[in-house]
Amino acid sequence: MPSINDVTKLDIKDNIAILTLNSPPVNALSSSVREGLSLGIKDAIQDNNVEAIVLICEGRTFIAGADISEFGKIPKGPSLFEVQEGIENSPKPIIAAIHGTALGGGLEVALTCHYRIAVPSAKCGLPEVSLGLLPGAGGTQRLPRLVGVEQALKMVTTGIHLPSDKCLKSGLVDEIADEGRLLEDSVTFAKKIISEKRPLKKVRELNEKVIAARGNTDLFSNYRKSIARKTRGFLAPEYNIQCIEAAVNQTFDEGIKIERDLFLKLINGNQSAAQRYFFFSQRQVAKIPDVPKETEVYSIKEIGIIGAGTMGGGIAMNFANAGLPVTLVERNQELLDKGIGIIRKNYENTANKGRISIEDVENRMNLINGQVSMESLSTKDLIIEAVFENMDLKKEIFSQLNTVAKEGAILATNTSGLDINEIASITDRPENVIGLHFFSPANVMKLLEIVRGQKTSKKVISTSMLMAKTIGKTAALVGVCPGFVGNRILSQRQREANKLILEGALPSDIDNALFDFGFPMGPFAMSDLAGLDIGWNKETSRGETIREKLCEDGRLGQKSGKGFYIYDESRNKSSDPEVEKLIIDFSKNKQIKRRIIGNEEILERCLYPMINEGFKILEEGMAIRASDIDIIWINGYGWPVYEGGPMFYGNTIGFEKILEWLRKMEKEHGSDFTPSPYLEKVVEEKLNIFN
Ligand code: 3H9
Repeated sequence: MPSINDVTKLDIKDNIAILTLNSPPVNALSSSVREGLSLGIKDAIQDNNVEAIVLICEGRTFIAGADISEFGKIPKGPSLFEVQEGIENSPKPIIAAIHGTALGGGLEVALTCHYRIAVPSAKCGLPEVSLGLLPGAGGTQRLPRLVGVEQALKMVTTGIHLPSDKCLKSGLVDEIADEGRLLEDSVTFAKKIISEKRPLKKVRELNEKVIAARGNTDLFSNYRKSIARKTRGFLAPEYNIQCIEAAVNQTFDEGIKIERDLFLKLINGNQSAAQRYFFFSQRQVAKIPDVPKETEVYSIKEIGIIGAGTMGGGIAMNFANAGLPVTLVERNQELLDKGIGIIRKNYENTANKGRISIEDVENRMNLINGQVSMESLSTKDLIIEAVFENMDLKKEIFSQLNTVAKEGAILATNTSGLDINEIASITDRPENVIGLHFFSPANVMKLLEIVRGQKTSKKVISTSMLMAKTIGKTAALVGVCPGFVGNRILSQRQREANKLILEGALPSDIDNALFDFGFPMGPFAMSDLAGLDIGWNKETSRGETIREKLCEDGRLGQKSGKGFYIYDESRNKSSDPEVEKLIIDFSKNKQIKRRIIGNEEILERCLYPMINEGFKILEEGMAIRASDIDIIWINGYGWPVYEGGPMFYGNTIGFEKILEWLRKMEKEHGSDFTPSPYLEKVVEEKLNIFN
């Protein structure tokens, strides 16, 4: 079979040219793929025997987009536009044969083909928005011409992957092939096109669906309103909408110009750089240098969970959602019934919102089996302890597990900060003990910190990483230290926020600054949501912090209708003059002179110490890489993805500037600001922490 280059080959059978791409892992449009496509199309057009061309891919997918790793580098070979022009202007029909996913630039190539055929399992989408981009190869102009404006708006602003049947219905593909027979069915389809003398359908010339929306300004303003909350702070969704507006109101060529301009603005901007970094980091975090992916794993078929409280219940739901049976153990029947009742209510709420069916509720509930004896855990492959944070209690449970659990069972604790080595030491199998730190609400939050104890075996680590994937979590492997990675960094922000309200800011000043930065909520609103009494003890409370005072006054947060804020029945918050007076009096008693504190200072004070802590964590080897810290903060704490996480953000600001700030603050305010020696080294030696 004649090769065009190392990733493309051209084969001619019965007057049909088959141009095959094979560039693992996802046939991204690298320079060699573009070159192969360009040459292959030219050769096929020049060959007099060829009447139609089928473009098909080997491996797991059709073209999954531009090669993101090439962004920012000097382009080589033919541009994507040249390739597309060659396809669209071909005098012979070109058919894109789609399996796997036709995404981004991949779908944009398919949109310049004259026809598209896909297998039932295929999906098509323009997910550029997730990379802080818009489809920059004509996608925003061609897609609405095929699927209509509303569907196109949805696709470009959410990045959804549309399944084959919906692609057919919306006009995005012309024909469905039988699963596993894509090549044969594409050739048959190509022959049909030739015999029926079907025209060369150029999507750019189809105007009916875009003209239908012309003058309908409500369509766009309503759409903007409908996504405003979800897309707050992001540039790309708005730019995508502007491109679709251009498709409706301008000519194709004018629309392409607008698409190009806005694409260049996005690709050269910080948000897209952060989101592209996130894309690769999200994949990198799964790679553990000393635990390669071939490492042996335990088979996890049955799970045991100890504690049917909020955490235990949420964790159980994760496994039931993935179809795995869970035994949930509580101290007594009453607590067990309560916990299981809450799980059912959660599922029913989800069903009421139409996200799952009533049948799903029952199927999942049937997978959760409540028990009141530890012996019921004797056959489980993975046992997760999720009782409250008390070392003695955890040790007691692990000592029982040591007797009860079968050989080879993984014994996990959901502690959010206790010493896992100490917990493991109570067993005679510390190599099987690991931390699985789920985040609340455990059935919703994407993040899982997997905490590696001193003696945790590689087999237990690789099993835990695989298990995380099975239940749809993004797992980050971290080491044992107080608060692990996420909460350890959080405590820096909390400390500074608490200090700032005594120095002159109000809780709403801090929360607004961080909300405007892009967090879903600030630290005080978050504390109110979690409950101010977490870790508070009435007996030992001496009114020494604002938080203690609030708890002593019965202001426990949202659950009691007031905390740092006051809440109405719908849980809308407003500032409370009583709290402001309490804070001002507190400053006075402590002889702290209050002053005006601006947003910039709030951000520096809250965020820079977090970055400094990140360096300490890296220095101690508690996180594998800087990007893992960012993954933890984006997935677990709502750091805006378009700011890339604390370490990426620190780099954007400049580590040198942050070091300077820390040194100045250390001189004026002491050791809370002592710079990490690793940060100093990185600045002095100009090291790149992202390699
Ligand atoms: C675009 O097209 C712009 C155009 O509009 C305009 C141009 C002018 N490039 O996710 P996986 C790597 S923007 C480079 O684990 P899966 C990935 O890093 C692009 N590399 O597999 C990983 O590497 P490693 C629009 C890429 O089966 C490996 O492939 N397209 C790209 O779970 C396997 O990936 C997108 O945004 C890429 N485009 O999922 C689609 N894609 O093994 C992005 C993947 O070293 N890709 N890699 O860690 C995806 O959504 C998923 O990868 C996909 C497969 C669904 C395709």
